[in-house]
Amino acid sequence: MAHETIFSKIIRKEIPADILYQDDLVTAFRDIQPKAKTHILIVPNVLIPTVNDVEPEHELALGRMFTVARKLASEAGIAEDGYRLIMNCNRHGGQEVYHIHMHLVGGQSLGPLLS
Ligand code: IU
Repeated sequence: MAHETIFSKIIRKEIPADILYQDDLVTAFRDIQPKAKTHILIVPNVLIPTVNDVEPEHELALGRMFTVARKLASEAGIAEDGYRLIMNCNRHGGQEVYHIHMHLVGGQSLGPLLS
C-alpha cells in the first residue's frame, strides 16, 4: 500500500493550492516553487507513486494528463513558443514527491535539457 503525499490532500482540497483544472481523472495546480515563468503540475487523482508503478488501468488518466497539458499550455499562451513536459522517477530522476506528476514548464527559453 503506497503512502499518500501532500498531493492527495491538494486533490481533495484539504489544503490550499492554486488549482487550474480538475476533473474525474486529473488535477493541475501551480508549483509552489516555480522553476520557470510558467510551472504547472498535472497529477492523476489516483495515487501512483512512480512511473515504475504505472499499470494498463492507468492509461486513461495518463492520457488525460497530456490533453490537459495541451489545454493549459494554450491557456497560458505558451503553446506556440513551446514548453517542456517532465516526469521525474526515483532518486536519480530527482523525484521528491512520490505521487507521479507531469511538470509543465515554459514561458521562457529553457535551453538544452542535459547540459
Ligand atoms: P519532483 O519531480 O518530485 O522533484 O517535483 C516535485 C514538485 O512539487 C516540486 O517542483 C515542488 O516545488 C512541488 N511541490 C508543490 O508544488 N507543492 C507542494 O506542496 C510540494 C511540492 I511538498
